[in-house]
Amino acid sequence: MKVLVLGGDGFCGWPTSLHLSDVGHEVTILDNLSRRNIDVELEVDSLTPIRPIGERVRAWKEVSGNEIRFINLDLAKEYDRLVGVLLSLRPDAVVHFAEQRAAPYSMRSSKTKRYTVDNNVTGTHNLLAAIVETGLDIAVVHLGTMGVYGYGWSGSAPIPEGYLTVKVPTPDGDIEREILHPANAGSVYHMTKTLDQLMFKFYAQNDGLRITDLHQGIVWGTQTPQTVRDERLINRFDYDGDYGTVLNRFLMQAAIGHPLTVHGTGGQTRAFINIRDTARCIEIALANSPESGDQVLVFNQVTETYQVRQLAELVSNLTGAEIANLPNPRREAAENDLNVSRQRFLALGLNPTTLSEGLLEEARDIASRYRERADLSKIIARSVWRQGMETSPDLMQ
Ligand code: NAD
Ligand code: USQ
Repeated sequence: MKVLVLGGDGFCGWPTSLHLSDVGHEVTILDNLSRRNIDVELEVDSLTPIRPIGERVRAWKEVSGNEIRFINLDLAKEYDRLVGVLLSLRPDAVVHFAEQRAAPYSMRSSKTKRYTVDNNVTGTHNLLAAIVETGLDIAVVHLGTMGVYGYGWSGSAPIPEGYLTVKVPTPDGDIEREILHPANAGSVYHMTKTLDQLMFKFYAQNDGLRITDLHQGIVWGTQTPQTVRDERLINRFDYDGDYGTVLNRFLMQAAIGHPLTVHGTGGQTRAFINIRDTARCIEIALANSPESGDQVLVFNQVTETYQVRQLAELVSNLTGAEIANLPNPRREAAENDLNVSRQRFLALGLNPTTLSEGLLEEARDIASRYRERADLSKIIARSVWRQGMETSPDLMQ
């Protein structure tokens, strides 16, 4: 297949692009490198020394013999160029990773709230409008998030894959309807993903676009079988308070001797997936896209659920790291259950990578190798959900 990967320079997009290229797809990456610019704005850098995108794709050509093209384009701002790219490339599929993805960054200030909404909502809408304008038959695979469902909304009932069957009372008796699971966003970032869902529903219904929305959990790990093939292919590793996600942060903190930064009691239960499975899930989704006229196909892209404190204990038992219970900068339930349906990927052959000591150690080793690159003043999460919320001082100088 000819696959256009929007956001293919990012944490999930880069290893996925390599994986798709490795299994024989013809890959083009489209990215405006905004994530690298946000690092400059936040004065932080990936723990791993990621190379410029030009060097990355040259290294991949050397290592694999496969070409990956790169197009620098802003999905949210360069609509006409986007239409031109689709018309000249005529991709069979577009994989859409190109959004501002950090919940804390989206809550930092009114500027970052507005940027996140403008970038994510307009970017997604531009893609859908451009596909309709070109008249091309392109399957869309979008990276959504488990956070669209919220936590605890439907009690102990398992979170379905996208749709909920409800009974509506009418004067003539109850009728059954299948509706999108109610949206229950926990941050401005998560809110943009709930808006994406509505746009997908409309364009699938009105224009017959073929859309798969992957509600992905928190991704952990760094390297994949492709990124380890050459130092220049190394994936990014975010550890800072805005972009670092919980398990990778704990592994990095353990590697540098920093206490593990549990927000509150650590009773928050979240869904997880290893980066290797992200790439495999996209491959599976591409091979199983819906037909025109079908409703949006939703997969819950998660393999396991854990409480934050369970992860801290796991990492602490493995490494001897201390656990610190810090004031939570977010407004979120202190404790929640999470029961997620995830049959679709399993039925299509996903063999999940579960959290194992070996993989945890591999990720910790990478963090350990690049520990000198860590800026200790960037570890504590300081973007608060409401002005005036308490945050922790630095725990290490
Ligand atoms: P990332 O920030 O590392 O990558 C996103 C990429 O998109 C970056 O390279 C960025 O430069 C690019 N981009 C952003 N806006 C763009 C625009 N307007 N035009 C062109 N390029 C643009 O994020 P990631 O962790 O790789 O996440 C990718 C997707 O997966 C996101 O949509 C995110 O919501 C979703 N997701 C991520 C996780 C996770 O744990 N990382 C979990 C669930 C879902
Ligand atoms: N947390 C800590 N300590 C930390 C960091 C986080 O206790 O040092 C807690 C947070 O308070 C939260 C949980 O861990 O309760 C998860 O936080 P996170 O930053 O790991 O993940 P989140 O903000 O949910 O966002 C990440 C990605 C996002 C994706 C989402 C999937 O950045 O792009 O959409 O995971 S999900 O959570 O399933 O919605």
